[in-house]
Amino acid sequence: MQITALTGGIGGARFLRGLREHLQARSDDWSGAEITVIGNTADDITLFGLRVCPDLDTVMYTLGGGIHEEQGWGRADETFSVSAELAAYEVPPDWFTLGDRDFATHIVRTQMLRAGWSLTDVTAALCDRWRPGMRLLPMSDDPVETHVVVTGDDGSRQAVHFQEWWVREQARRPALEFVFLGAAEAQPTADVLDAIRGADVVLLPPSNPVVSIGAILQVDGIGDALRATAAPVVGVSPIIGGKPVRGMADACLSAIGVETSAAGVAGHYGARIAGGLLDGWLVADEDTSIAGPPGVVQRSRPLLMTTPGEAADLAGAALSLALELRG
Ligand code: FO1
Repeated sequence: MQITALTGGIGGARFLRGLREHLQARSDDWSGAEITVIGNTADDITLFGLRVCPDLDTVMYTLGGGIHEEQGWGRADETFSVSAELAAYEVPPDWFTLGDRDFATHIVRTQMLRAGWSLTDVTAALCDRWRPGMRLLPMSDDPVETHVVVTGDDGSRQAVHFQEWWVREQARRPALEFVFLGAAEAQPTADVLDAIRGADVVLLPPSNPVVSIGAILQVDGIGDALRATAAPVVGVSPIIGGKPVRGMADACLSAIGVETSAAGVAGHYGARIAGGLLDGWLVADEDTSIAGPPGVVQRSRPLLMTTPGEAADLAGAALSLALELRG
């Protein structure tokens, strides 16, 4: 059983940890199930000459047991001596917190990239240490960066890196548009296309539909592969009762004119029978009265993942719906 998931940051990582737990708890009827994660790399940023891949690292650390659990990003038990020394040298930026342990990941990644290794190979090498229990693939080995168009102080349009908008500004200036620099030239890796085409089940965890899963879909060929795969595609709404579970999906959705609701996101992904992506859609109980797009089988259940057990149950429900749709 080949399960493929497209995911971004914190919500996606917790969902995947739940999926792994669900499969382990039912190893009798899930023997041989393998998970491949296609991770968003458009949040990536180069800082102090080092390549930082936040969404890949959040999955790797969460599944590998090194994550700072409350934050959902960065390492547990961190110290910040290097950041403090960089600040003492007045070397910017000081708004993106990198811990000493996290720096080692970026040093190894950057060293390997400079030696000519692909991001896919680098990620596999880093995962040799963290053993996430699933294959973690960057969506592309080519650089893609999300930039956010906002209104500058002088009233003009200007673009800032997603991390500056998200972390430094906390989305204070409304996003007018998202630009995925490099997406038009970026190619999905053969591993990514194989993971979609060869999947028995494809899952879209509750990640940000614009800057996480949406960024992955910007890479040429990935959307087509999803529309063509024989596997059922089941998504989980990242919006409960009109509000995002975490992060600022609402600020992102409004920028692209999509209603911040489970139905709005399902409509944005579209039904596969109408040329979109979804065969199945999980919504929260409070959203069950709003039907999804025609052709999408919708189920409702609790969607919060406040405990690992809840995440395992949610992942299990998504998997069960996919298997039901597989027939
Ligand atoms: N998010 C923050 O809100 N503040 C930070 O200082 C910060 C640092 C950081 C460092 C490494 C990393 O992998 C992630 C980090 N994040 C931080 C989270 C990051 O902005 C988001 O996880 C994703 O880019 C959005 O999913």
